[in-house]
Amino acid sequence: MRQVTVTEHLLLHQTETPDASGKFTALFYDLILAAKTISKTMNKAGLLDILGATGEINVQGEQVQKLDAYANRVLIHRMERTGVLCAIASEENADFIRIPQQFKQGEYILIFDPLDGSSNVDVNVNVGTIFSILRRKSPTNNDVTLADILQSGVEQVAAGYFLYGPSTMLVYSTGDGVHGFTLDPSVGEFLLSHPNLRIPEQGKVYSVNEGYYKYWDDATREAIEYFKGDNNPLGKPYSARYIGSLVADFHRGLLNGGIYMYPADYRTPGKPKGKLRYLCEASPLAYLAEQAGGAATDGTTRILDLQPEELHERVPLFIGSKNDVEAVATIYKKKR
Ligand code: AHM
Ligand code: MG
Repeated sequence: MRQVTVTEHLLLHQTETPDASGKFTALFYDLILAAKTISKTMNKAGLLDILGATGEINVQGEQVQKLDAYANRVLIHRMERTGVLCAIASEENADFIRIPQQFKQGEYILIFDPLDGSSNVDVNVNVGTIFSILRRKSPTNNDVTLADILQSGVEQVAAGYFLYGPSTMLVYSTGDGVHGFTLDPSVGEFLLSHPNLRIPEQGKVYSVNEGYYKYWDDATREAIEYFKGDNNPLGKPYSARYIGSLVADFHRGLLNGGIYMYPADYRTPGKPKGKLRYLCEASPLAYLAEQAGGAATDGTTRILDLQPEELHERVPLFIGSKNDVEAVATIYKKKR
């Protein structure tokens, strides 16, 4: 079988650079190089002094894992030098990063979660890097500002993730479907293994941390009961699967169908909120879901239509097979 490399695929399929300036391909090249570096370290994580927490608490109020900090450093170091970015925003950094003046500036903005699901790393469960690519809207002779970064999901020019599992995979879309590549470690190249991924319209699996049931409101409880009962298109309960690693749970849904949910909850007093971040988690995965024929909502609004107001804004997320996501939206509409 003829093997298609990711670079070859990008050149053929990107809708972003009809002028073939090569900038977008250069951005991906460096992103892939950073991910390969991370992947290599992940492969021998148990042998290096790199498991466990650093002892720091990040901007989200969460423990920083050593591998979180490492992946973040690798990505920032590599992507600052790529020459096509003007800013980087990471889940691990309180503020966005302007590309330092000593490096060439570009018009793209890269947002990422360097190591999603990192609390699973110590037990050797799949984790991933999620990324979103935007184009700056303000004139390039001005300093890039937070407003350039706070873009609605629908404005993304590309999104994807690297999944560090039994194989390392890259799944991405530039607005022309969703394509999956598997890293061949013997040659260090991502090769096309899953062209034109389509999420089945109807799933059979629901994925949620049901331990939080007592923190949910009635609409959310009813939505989860829908998947556990008989009054759904299957006429029987869905299977439950929850890895607790968003990229891995999403990837299963992308291939096999089903719904992943991280609803808002009342864990802390006051306004309910979800856990996942809009810019570096919900928005890029929603872009992929829609490109693959699936859907993503916060319960009432399409994720890609939301307008973030803060860099680390959180949002409830229901994502996956179209029928399943629509079923949740219908229940929310009725109950709220
Ligand atoms: P992280 O980005 O700090 O790793 O947090 C996001 C992760 C997701 O990967 C996962 O789906 C979720 O948090 C699990 O949270 P919980 O343990 O509350 O179910
Ligand atoms: Mg995450």
